[in-house]
Amino acid sequence: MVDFTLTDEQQAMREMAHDFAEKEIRPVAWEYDRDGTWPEDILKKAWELGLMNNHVPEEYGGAGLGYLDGAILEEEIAWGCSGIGTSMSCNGLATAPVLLGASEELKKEYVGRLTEAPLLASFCLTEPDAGSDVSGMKTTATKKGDKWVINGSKCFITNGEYANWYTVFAKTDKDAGHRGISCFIVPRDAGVVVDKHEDKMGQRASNTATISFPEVEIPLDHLVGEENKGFKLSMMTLDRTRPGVAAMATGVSRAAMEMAANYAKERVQFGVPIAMHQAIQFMLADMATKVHLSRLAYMCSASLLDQGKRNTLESSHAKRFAADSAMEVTVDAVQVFGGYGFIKEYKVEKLMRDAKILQLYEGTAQIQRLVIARETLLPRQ
Ligand code: COS
Repeated sequence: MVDFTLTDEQQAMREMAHDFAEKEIRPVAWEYDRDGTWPEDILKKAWELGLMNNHVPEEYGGAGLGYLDGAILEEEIAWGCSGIGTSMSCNGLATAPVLLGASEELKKEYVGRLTEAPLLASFCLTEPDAGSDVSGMKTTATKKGDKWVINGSKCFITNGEYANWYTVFAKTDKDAGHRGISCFIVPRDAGVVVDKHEDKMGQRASNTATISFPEVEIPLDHLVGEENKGFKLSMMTLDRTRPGVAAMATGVSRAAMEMAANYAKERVQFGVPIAMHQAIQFMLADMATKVHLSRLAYMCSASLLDQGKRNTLESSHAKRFAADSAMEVTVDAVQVFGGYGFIKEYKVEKLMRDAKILQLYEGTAQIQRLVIARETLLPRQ
């Protein structure tokens, strides 16, 4: 039987996250967006409340929440601000390959750091010449004596300027395509260099940086999983984190829908609130449907993970639909506001700028379609 009723614990967690989004995030979100302020104060409060690293198993100091639990929290936080939400959830992305493949010692040392203190970790996959085409990466890891030496540059790295350690994917066999990629943990103090802070269109309170590894030496045991098996680890990671991005997209859509509905009830044209005009009602109806279906899609893909099942197809369905919907809903929300929607004072324009990255990071809308097409044409047995 399919049951979408939240448990009492899930409802309580959702209320707590909503309260945090309403009282701690929203009051500063538009100011932090304008100035590109790093939300350190909010991250610390979130960490203290257990709103960060909640996916980490109890043996490494986390709450050991399930994927569905985590996604429900991500929707609420993104309703407050998806930029701050992206910074809050990035530890989940960086630790996913570690929890999947690393030795017990590495998990205790590095995942443990994040639960012992409000520290951050970053996930380094993308490179200037290797975005959608992961196998095209040029960063290398070479064994020299009792060290791995990492050389290369990674871009669009969330929390890159502030991370304590990095999950880094690098070529260990340059001629083997996707079968020549390995995954490593690189501590910041091993010599990681922050090259560039990005000035972004949206989600401006999240930090995005270009990071380089100039002959950075790390111990041999900092390899995560098996040598040359990193590509699969990166794909399995994205299967686990894309439902969370879909949940964030749902939060952004919901925020935009609420703003548009409230405005439509107040704004009078032709003698009645514009909410009385069917043209506006149909836009609001489409927004509501998109919010509803985005939520069902992320819940389904996260629930499969909680059941230990592969969710590649459902994860791409959710990420693709919820992100495209967030873009459409926020554009329409600005439309409901008319000319005022274009003015920053009315706040709704931030959501439209924030939504764009949801169609780009953790796999573009086109990559999601590619995965969906492959899984549909050649279904797994
Ligand atoms: N889980 C487990 N294994 C997977 C997998 C998954 N979800 N997806 C692919 N694999 C495996 C395949 O089974 C194949 O295994 P073999 O080596 O045994 O043959 C291998 O990985 C290669 O798969 P594939 O041939 O599909 O690789 P492609 O190079 O064609 O790449 C896409 C596939 C395009 C889907 C992948 O590169 C991708 O997701 N790109 C987007 C990356 C991204 O999201 N970047 C954002 C950065 S994070 S902010």
